[in-house]
Amino acid sequence: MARSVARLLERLDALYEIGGGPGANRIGYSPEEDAAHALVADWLREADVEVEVDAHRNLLGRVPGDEPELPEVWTGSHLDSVPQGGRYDGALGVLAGIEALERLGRRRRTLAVVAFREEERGCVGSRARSGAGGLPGAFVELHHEQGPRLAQAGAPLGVVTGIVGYKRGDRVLEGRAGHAGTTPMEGRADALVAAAAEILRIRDAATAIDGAVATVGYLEIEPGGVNVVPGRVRLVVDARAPDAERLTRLLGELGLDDEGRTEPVAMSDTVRGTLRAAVEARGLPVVELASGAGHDAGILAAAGVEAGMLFVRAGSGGVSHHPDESAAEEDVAVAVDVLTDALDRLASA
Ligand code: HGY
Ligand code: MN
Ligand code: MN
Repeated sequence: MARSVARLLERLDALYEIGGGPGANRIGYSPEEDAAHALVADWLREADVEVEVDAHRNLLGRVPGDEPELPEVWTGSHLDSVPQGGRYDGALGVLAGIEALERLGRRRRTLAVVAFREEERGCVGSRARSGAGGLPGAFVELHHEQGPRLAQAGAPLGVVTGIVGYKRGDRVLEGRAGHAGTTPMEGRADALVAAAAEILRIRDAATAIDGAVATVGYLEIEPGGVNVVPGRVRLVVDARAPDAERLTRLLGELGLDDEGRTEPVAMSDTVRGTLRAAVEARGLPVVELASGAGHDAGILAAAGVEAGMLFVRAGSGGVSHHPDESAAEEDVAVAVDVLTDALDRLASA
């Protein structure tokens, strides 16, 4: 029987309230993300867990193992959000980690829960930590699926096989600003009209490559007057593909170089096997799926950590990065049970 997660859900609500709504508003390295880190640090102290804030302001809670010289086992995720984000993205994995550590107590290996900074705008905290060293031997991230597939499969949990490759790049469209009323339509150089055509081209390029996606979620228009023909537009493209070859093809079509590109990465066979065993031990169906979202687990995997992810079924049709993001309480409860069991297996090995 899944154990209660009432406290976890109350804490999720407390974090959700920080940014004042609508949705979660805890942009990376903002006062709101700081407030979330402070709240979680208090909860870690309440649980009598050793608190560490590293040089990149990532937050860790550690339970030393009987053999502390062995590579550690970490769990966790991030506390920042997109603007008007969901209740579960990131925060669920951190709070579930606290629950798991409290349930497990001392094990052979040191256990830790981590809240990485600024995951949404480039996995900044986990990249910095990976570059600086001081990484665990294994990492398990519990995360909201952020999509419809587990609901379609009728499964509460999913084991992630790999994480999508992606790149975010700028495109600038130059035009000629002018008076909206006196500049004839003939001969205008309207940068926003040019951007509109480019956005349609970006959409078509991604649609033509199986499994690829591309999104323009951010525009800057200059000078930005309602009665001024736009003279310059900067747009940011978020381009993703399931494997390196298709990512290369997509970036080529979009006219983006490889700078800042994050390669698709496979999850650890060891951690995937541990998660599968923990799911099966509860008589639940094992669904394995790739992640179309980027995650800190992908950064740690690329740094050589045995990393894996457990997805919990999304409600509300799978919507995420949106206030309607949801998950059923009983799915969250069984996810925490399975996460706890998987961490126990890894920390006792
Ligand atoms: O954008 C993403 O894939 C993730 O939510 N950071
Ligand atoms: Mn996330
Ligand atoms: Mn996200």
